[in-house]
Amino acid sequence: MSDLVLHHYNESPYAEKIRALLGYKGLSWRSVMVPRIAPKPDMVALTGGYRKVPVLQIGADVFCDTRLIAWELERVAPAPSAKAEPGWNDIVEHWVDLNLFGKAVAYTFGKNVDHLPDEFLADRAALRGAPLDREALKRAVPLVEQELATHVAWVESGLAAQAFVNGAVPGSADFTLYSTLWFARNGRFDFGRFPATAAWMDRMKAFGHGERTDMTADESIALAAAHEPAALTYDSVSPDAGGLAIGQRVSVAPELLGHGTAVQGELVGINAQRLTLVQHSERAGRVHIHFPRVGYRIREVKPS
Ligand SMILES: N[C@@H](CCC(=O)N[C@@H](CS)C(=O)NCC(=O)O)C(=O)O
Repeated sequence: MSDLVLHHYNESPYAEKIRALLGYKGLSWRSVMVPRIAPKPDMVALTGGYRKVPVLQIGADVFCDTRLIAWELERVAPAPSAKAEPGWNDIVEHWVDLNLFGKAVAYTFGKNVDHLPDEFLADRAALRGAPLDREALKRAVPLVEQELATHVAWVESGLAAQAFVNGAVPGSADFTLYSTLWFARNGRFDFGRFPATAAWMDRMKAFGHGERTDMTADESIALAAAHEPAALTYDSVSPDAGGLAIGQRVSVAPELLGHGTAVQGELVGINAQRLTLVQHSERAGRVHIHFPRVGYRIREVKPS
């Protein structure tokens, strides 16, 4: 039985990034389905409050955010490698996360807005901390489509010259960019004008999803409860802690679309790239919750 448990839902583009990566690496994994909107009581029993998708669980270790999940998959299954070549990968990923993803979502939501339930729009508005108006989403489609096309034209010129964003083999930026464009394609964005991009998307799709078998949320929580968190796999070096200290209580929240979703816990590890909190809960026992530093706001929680 595989040790890798992915908490996700099928429509999620960020989850598709990890499913494609699992496929590329030829891994088997357990699939736990998460609701698309809050509340997500089973998921937060493991994550201490983080509700975004996907999350990777290995025993009593929970990895939040696809950037960190990709590092972890590279550690447990180094071949074939999806490690980025030094150079443009991080910049491409950051551009996708901060800009392109929002355009793909605006386009796909706008195109499908008549099929999106009120509760779904209200949930996403709460995450944004700003209202989402059905008519405004619909009206914005032609403009967003044009903006998206400008960005995809950049991708097209890059992929006309090389097989993958990373070069001859895919790297993490390929998976990040692919999942966002996969979402736009599901929203019926027309890639006909971009043949090199369409061919690259077919190459990425051909990696498949690996071997997926279902697991219930209760089983995944029981799995965590039956394990102790693993020893940290990184050096926790205090000069990189930005003034924070091991043993302190901290809160961690996504910088983007994470309104009202901060997680609190005791800091058990931190370096320049990542940090780890420990949490105890009745259902899951003692769990280590891991986050990347990029994209998250960390604050000390003062004892009251
Ligand atoms: N930076 C995060 C972004 C994850 C994210 O925004 N996921 C979306 C789904 S694609 C989400 O969780 N939306 C809200 C929800 O499902 O509750 C990552 O790389 O994992």
